[in-house]
Amino acid sequence: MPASPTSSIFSKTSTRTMSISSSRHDVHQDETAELAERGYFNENTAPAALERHTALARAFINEHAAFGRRVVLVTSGGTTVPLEKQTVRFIDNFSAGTRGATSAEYFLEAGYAVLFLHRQFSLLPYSRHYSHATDCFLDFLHEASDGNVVANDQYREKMVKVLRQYNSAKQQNLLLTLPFTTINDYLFELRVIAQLMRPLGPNGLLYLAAAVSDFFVPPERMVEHKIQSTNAVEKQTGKGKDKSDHTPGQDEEAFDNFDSSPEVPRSKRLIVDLDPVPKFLKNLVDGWAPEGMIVSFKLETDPEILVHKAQYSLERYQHHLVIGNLLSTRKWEVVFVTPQAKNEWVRVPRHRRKNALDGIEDMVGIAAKSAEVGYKPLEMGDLAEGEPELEIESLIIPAVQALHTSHINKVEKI
Ligand code: 9Z3
Repeated sequence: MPASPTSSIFSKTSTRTMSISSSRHDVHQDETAELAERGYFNENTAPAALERHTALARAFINEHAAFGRRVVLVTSGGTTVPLEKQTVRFIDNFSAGTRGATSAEYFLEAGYAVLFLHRQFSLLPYSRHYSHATDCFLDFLHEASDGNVVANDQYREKMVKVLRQYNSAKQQNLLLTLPFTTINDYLFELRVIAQLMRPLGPNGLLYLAAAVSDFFVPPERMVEHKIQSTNAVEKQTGKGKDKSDHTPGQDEEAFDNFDSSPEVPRSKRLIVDLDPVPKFLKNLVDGWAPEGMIVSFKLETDPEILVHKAQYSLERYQHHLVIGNLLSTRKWEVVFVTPQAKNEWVRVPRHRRKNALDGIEDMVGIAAKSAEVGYKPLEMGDLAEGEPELEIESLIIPAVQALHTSHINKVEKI
């Protein structure tokens, strides 16, 4: 269940009021979040680029704050979970950053300045139209008789449009792109940027679309060097006898739950033992960015739990909006879960859906049926002009913008 409509969370004051009247359980949760935050940032090392990124973000935010402009932090792409300090192997996830990069463009179109915190080498606003595609970028171009490189006729119109939008954003300094790679980079960067955004007050918007790992290897359990698949070096040099520096040998640990292939000895397996990443949304809401509007995404694969999980997240963190999406239908439908309204489904009408190889169109509508109470499909009538295929972000961003406007109005009235 979302928070009750009477306890609107669209203001710092109301959030505070709620925490004053909160139960002991909530107080305990607050303390736990604070401790987890302090513990995490003390025990983990800040990324090398943090200082430089902080300076860039500060200048960017101050410039736009001076104009009274709205600034959105869009997070985008997946986070890696390194298994070694000198990282050869890491755990990753599917996200290419389509949601984030596309949303950033629509935010720019809506007049926002965009701080784009993205996984390095994931999709970027504007260039996304020509990168990571199945068609090679060079296939859009040819060499003219005078030796100039020109766009092929069929692509020219769109390319000029995208190029103009990109240049306009750049010339007005409306887009700052900052890369991260690991879950640790992401958390340090997010904290600093959210704190820098505080002077924006309610004009700040956090739009957390990055696919953030829930698990990581804490530094005290991370080996320095590449994890070995054989103990050949150990046998020859004796190196690796130090427990912290190698995977434990066969005799060191009772081994009870991998009986499915007992013929593979313990020393040849790689067993990855991950800790949960502390839940930083709580800190974000209460401390880092208390007046800005916070939008998080909830990703699930099971349609039966999507809406419940999104509602649970909103109730737990008391922020402003959770956008729920299923892996299989994320390009065509999402659900807006807010404290004050019924769940609202944003859907791309069937005839405007782009074919997505990584989606299952037949699944559209299933999650809504699973959470029938409050089901209210929202197929917007006002479709964007231009291409026949419609990106769902062109529907999501105006809806978020409208909620942001009421957030600003509410905070300013107080
Ligand atoms: C999302 O749910 C995004 O919409 C996607 C976008 C990652 C699905 P693509 O990059 O995908 O366009 O292919 N992002 C948030 C996912 C997430 O990690 N959420 C956390 C959770 O579900 C909460 S912050 O627990």
